[in-house]
Amino acid sequence: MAELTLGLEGTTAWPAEFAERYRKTGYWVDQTFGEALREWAQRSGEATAVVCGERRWSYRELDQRVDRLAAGLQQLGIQPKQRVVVQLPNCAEWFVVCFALFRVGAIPLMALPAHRLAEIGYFCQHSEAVAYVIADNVGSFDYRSLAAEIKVVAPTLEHVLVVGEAGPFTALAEIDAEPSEFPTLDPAEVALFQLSGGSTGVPKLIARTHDDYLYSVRASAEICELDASSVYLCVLPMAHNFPMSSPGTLGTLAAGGTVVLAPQPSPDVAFPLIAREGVTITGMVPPLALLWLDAAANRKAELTSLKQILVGGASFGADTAHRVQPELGCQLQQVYGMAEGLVNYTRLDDPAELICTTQGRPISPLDEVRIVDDEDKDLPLGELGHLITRGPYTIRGYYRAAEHNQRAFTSDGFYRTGDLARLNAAGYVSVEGRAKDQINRGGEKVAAEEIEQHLLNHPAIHDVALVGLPDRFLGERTCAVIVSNGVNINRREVVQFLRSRGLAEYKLPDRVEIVASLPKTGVGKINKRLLREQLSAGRVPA
Ligand code: OOB
Repeated sequence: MAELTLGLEGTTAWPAEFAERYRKTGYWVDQTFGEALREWAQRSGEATAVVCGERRWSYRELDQRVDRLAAGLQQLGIQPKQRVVVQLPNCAEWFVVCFALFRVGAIPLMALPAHRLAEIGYFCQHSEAVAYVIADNVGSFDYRSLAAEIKVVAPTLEHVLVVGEAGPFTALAEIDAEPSEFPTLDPAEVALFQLSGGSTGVPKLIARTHDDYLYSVRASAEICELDASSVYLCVLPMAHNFPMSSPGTLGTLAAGGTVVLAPQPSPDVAFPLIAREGVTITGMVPPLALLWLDAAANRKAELTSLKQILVGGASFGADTAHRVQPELGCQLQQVYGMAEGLVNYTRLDDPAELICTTQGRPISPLDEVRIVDDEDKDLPLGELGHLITRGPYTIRGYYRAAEHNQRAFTSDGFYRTGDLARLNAAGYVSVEGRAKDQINRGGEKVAAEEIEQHLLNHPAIHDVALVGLPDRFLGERTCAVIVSNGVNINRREVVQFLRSRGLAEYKLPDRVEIVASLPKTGVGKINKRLLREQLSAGRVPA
């Protein structure tokens, strides 16, 4: 099949007949994010859009700030289609930066605060980013020193923009101009880059268009029954697809509600915010839900405004799911989604059993979800197999990854999620496992190959396998099983080594085991299944 590209080189478009169907059904509405914010500001004017600490911005104020920053970015020379890596903690400026970039047609890449030199360096290089947006520091970490290191490895980078004290770089607050003309943009073009959890050596970049992403945002808001009275508390890192769009902060703005930003997800920070702002909805990963459930026992009074919580990103046990309604006093919605597109929700009026034992059904009637065997043949209804999908907001290819795309997508455009799941007759999905070589550490994804490749650069390491082991709190934690070169090596050294290579903290192995050899399969690949069994049974293959 001929490769169909969007205007941005290295991206894959939907075939024309699919694009036409998505437009005809009214799912793609031919609007950009810049235009959408304008519409929301006209509709909701003085209503509160964002609460961040003591700051409260109305929709009108947010829109005006976006206009001024966008004009300033134009003056700085930022052009349509240029890539900008945005790495900010949960803060109101994140909206201004992203929407200003949308308005000038530049493309924000949604980096997470935890990313370090290895990840950010790669994002800047692979996307040929011209600018990098950071906060001055968060806790004890100074992002300006990271930016100085990034500048060395990313020759395309022209600007580092800083929220707060700029140091040697440019203060975001100084980028300001009188708004004039903004370019006319094509909503079928790329709006933003999301990041793949990944299972390969380097994380893949996911190009999402205005058309497709806005559709998923609006439809999510509808499914979660958001309206102008909704108050969404953002506790997860706001650049992640889940709190950003499912329905997240953008879904809340699309519905005319209020977004409250939490600097941290712990009950001590989040519960008082819920009480103060009358929060009605939030979204979180399973380990956090456990933490909240435990904390809620004597603090239920703070949670009275909460109507629903979304839990997703990793599997949420049915027993814990059953505790949500009685102990938090609100409705649970399970979410099974992915940055590549497809998102499933249990619906608010579903029976409790369905809500607690499935991960919901797709957003869209045009989402195609199939369960197939190893040869891509459809399995009978109810059987466990590989979940593959295509639809109006699921990408057809990763950015600048032609070779990987051959494996990650079927020839007719279905994305291979790497998840093992079953479907029921009503189209509800139950996720029961994973075929991809990835560890889901409480919603944070660790690609085994990425860590293994780093570790193989250590002189004392001859061979290594990173596997996930069951963990009561996180669901899974990581274990690096190492065959050494005869030189002693321990966990402290392994962690230190990976840190020195600039890897995000959540990717550092929780446990390290030194073994004489790794079990192999018939074809000579490392037998990770057997390794996991041996480790879980306490039988370390010495
Ligand atoms: C969300 O997105 P990603 O891109 O960080 O991770 C996607 C992967 C899925 O392929 C699946 O392996 C896992 O995360 N996952 C779940 C799950 N939700 C996601 N596994 C079991 N149960 C669930 N409920 O994680 C994400 C994106 C949008 C909304 C929600 C989550």
